[in-house]
Amino acid sequence: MNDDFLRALPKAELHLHIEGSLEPELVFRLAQKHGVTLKYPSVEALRAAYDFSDLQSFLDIYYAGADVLRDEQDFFDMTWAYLERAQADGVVHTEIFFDPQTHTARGLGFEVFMPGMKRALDAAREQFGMTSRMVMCFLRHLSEEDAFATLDASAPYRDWITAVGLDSSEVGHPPGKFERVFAKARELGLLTVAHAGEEGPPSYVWEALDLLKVSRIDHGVRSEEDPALMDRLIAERMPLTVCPLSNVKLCVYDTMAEHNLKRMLDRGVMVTINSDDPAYFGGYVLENFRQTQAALALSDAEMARLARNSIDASFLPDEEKAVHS
Ligand code: ES4
Ligand code: ZN
Repeated sequence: MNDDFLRALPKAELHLHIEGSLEPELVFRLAQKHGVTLKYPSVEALRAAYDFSDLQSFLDIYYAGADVLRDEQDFFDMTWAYLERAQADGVVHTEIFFDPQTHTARGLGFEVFMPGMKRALDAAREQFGMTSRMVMCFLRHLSEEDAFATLDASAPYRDWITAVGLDSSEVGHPPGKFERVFAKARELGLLTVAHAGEEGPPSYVWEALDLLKVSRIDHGVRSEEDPALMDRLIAERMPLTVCPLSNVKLCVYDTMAEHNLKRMLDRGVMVTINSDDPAYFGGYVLENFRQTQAALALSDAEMARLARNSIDASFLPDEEKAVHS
């Protein structure tokens, strides 16, 4: 049946915050392990709080959830749980975002979270043949100085990091705020991506392209409001890592049927489908494929195109992209 078809499509996940894969059950287990008291009495009560009105209302709960991550094994357990789910969904390659400042602000160093995540990614390569990359995101609500300090602190793990990204509260924190940090990252040989045009205006997408020199735009759905920007994205084959369930949960669209993914695909934009923060938004990548296809009446050929786009837009070398055909 069709579900088997969607599952079997080789997919790359390009927009996945690993801290957003932390399921309520694991939050509770880790809280118990470390003697942390949670604001919610049960797994069910925590899950019931996942009723968001916008990006900020989600981020407040997301940062609180990440507070239970305290040792290397916690980061392994979280990452491994995600990789098992991704493998079950037909993900053959994943590029995971992580937020160092969420952890360094709590006194955890890179030597705690980096080896935990890396050990899981290596095990997925061994056991599933799944390839991966790590993308270090700066929290844009914090200062340029804090981002520079984070880039410096990552130096011992530079070989494990493929790109830098930009996430957290978008409006009021345009990409240009981090122009110098991203320039330094590029000098160090890192690629760049940025969240833009999720809640922020098209001008933020322009800034991500022109000032941060990104290889992909994360979200980018508001680009549609600017015809000249649309023309540029199409001409440059600039990938957008779209997250349909996220957009509905955070009220960027009221319903999935209103999502602009099909219109952008029809225009020739290089769109991909991703899960963003699957523990919070109601589904992993296959569920995003399913619900998008159903709501927008996409053909199987269009779903295959979306999956193919994700491989092509990945940071894999061309030889490895060709293997996933
Ligand atoms: C995020 Cl959906 C989204 N947007 C911006 N920053 C984020 N961090 C985690 N999920
Ligand atoms: Zn995101």
